[in-house]
Order: sequence, then C-alpha cells, then structure tokens
Amino acid sequence: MKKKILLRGLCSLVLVGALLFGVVSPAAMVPHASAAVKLTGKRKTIAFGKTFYGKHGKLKVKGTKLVDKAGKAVQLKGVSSHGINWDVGEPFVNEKALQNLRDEWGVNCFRVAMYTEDYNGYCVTDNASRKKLLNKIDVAVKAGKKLGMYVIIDWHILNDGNPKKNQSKAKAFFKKVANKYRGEGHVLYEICNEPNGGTKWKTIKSYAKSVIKVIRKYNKNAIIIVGTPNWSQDVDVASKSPITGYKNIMYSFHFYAATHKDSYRNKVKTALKNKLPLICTEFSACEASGNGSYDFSSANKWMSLMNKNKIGYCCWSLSNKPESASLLKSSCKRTSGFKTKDLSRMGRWLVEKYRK
Ligand code: IDC
Repeated sequence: MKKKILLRGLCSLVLVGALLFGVVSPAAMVPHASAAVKLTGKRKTIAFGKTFYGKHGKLKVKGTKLVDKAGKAVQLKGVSSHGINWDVGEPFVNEKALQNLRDEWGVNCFRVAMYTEDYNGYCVTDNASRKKLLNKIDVAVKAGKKLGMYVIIDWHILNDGNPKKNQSKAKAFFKKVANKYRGEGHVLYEICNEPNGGTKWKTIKSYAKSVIKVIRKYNKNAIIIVGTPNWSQDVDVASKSPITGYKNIMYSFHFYAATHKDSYRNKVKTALKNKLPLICTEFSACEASGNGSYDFSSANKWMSLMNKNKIGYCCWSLSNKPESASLLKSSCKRTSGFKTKDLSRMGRWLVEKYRK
C-alpha cells in the first residue's frame, strides 16, 4: 500500500516537473484538445477531380440547403476578402493566397467583396479604377476555377444602405459579370451585402427581382444570394415572404459573435423553420464594428447551429488591417505563403475549425 502511494507521489512529481520545464504542454494533457495550427505556407498539387468543386460541380438549392451535382448536401467553408477597393484587401486576392487557403486552411470558397460606395467603391470611382476592380474579380474567378474552389462575387453595399440607390449600376454590373462568367459553374452571385438604414424587405425584394432577371438572362441556374434587412440579420422577416418565381435563390445572414447572440440565432432558427435557404456570407467572432473583443463561446454556438443545418459560411476577412476581424496579423507583410506566425488569434481559431 505504502509503495503504491509512494509511486503515485513520484509520478505526480515527474509530471509537475515535466510541465514546469515545458516537456508536456497542458494542451497535451486535455483529452481531445485541438492540435495547434501549423502552417508551412507551402502549396500542394491536387488533381482537379479531387478538389472541392471538382468533386461537387454546379450547386443547386434544395429545401434549405445547397446540394451538389449528385443532389448531396454540401457545406461551403469560406473566407471573404476585405474590400478589393481597399489597400488592406486587394493585395491578398491572388492565386497563391487562395491556394494557401485551400491547401492549409480547409477553405473551399472565396468571397470577393467589392464595396459599391465606401472607400472609392465601384459606383463612386472612375473608369480606370472600375476596370481594376473588374480585373481583380477576374483574378479570383480564374484562380477559383483552377483550384476547384467556389467564388462568390459580392456587391458590397454598406453606407449606401438601400440597394435601390444604385440599382441601375448594379444591373449594369451584373449584366457584365453574368455574361462574362456564364459558363463558370463555380461562381455565385451575392447581389446586396447588407441592406440597412431601415430599408424594408419589400424594397429589397423589388431590387432583387430586377437584378435576378438580369443574371438569369445569361445564367439560368447560378446561385444568387440576397441580403436581408438590418445588415443581413432579419432572415426571419424574409422567410415570411420569400422571392417567388426563381430557383436557386439563397438568403444571407451575417453575424459578429461578440454582438450577435441568442436573439439573432433565433432569427435563423425561425427562418429555417419557415424553410428559407440560408447562407452566412460574413461572420467573425469579434464585435459588429469588426473590432473589439472576441466571443468565441458565442462563435462556437453559431458554428454548431450552422454545421447542424449544413449552412455555408464565409469569414470576414483576409486582411492585415489592424482590427480584430483580420485573419492576418498587421505584422504580416506577405500576400501569400502564410505561415503560422502570420495568423491573428481569429485566424488561428478559424483554421482550427475549418480543418476539422
Ligand atoms: C468593415 C471593415 C473595416 C472598414 C469598414 C467600413 O472591417 O475595416 O473600415 O467595414 O468600410 C459588416 C460589413 C463589412 C464590415 C464589417 C465589420 O459588411 O463591410 O467591414 N461588418 O464592421 N457588417 C457587419 C460587420
């Protein structure tokens, strides 16, 4: 008996010693603790048929879910760019970076966010800059095609509030891209990021119908994503009166987990009950400002809700801007080949989730 106690004591001593000297990390002692993320920044060669898009092909909406060419539910796990009209967004939208996201982050979808009015956005800038923005979208679409990733083209309304404000410009833009990418099955269209400023669902619907009509002239089946009232939060409202007459329409909700908690998750649950097809094209664990503290426990609740219902999502944003939402540290100066040390806390959390 004494011997056993002595032995146990000795074992504890060795363990404490090992911990103190860093031989065994506390994480290694917790059962099923997630392995720390290690990124090499290296790229892999993957045959197209083995890529996510290569396997799943053109997507369709069935019930509340996205399904692949075989009718099987698929879940998009994506990253959103910051604005491609921003110096903290544009440089990171390149083929090598997207390949890093595919090969080491577990990402299968990339969202190209193009602001319409904020910060010299598409609607308020000159023709030369507009051309650059269109070229940047093209870089993402081509990279996505080569890498077998889905690409969402996002008409990023924000300060313009009401999508109707730039409706004719939106129609001209979507005519251009829907025509250009008519043969590309990996492209999805998001026609109004976040309606706000009290814009009613009825108004958004009227805008959506006019833009959907334009896209459908060139592409009968591409997935079209419609934003919902109050910064894409009121999917419950949209679910009471969805858009009729078109297939493959999805509705977006956004959350910033430190601000948006149970009451917002309840909106999503209501929309699901009402059979609205949902996608979360923007989220982060920080506050709605894109800054402030993280709430990973709220973010985990969102993740379980989305995973349970196979809802696709994109995390805001692939940037090194000094703000909490950025997936890269502000000290990260590289625009591809990201290593472990380049990831922010948010970036590390995301990669751990996506790799699972
Ligand atoms: C934020 C950016 C920030 C920028 C701001 C205004 O992170 O750097 O200064 O926009 O352009 C959204 C918007 C998204 C916001 C993000 C964080 O869709 O454009 O990005 N957010 O505030 N909705 C909720 C949060």
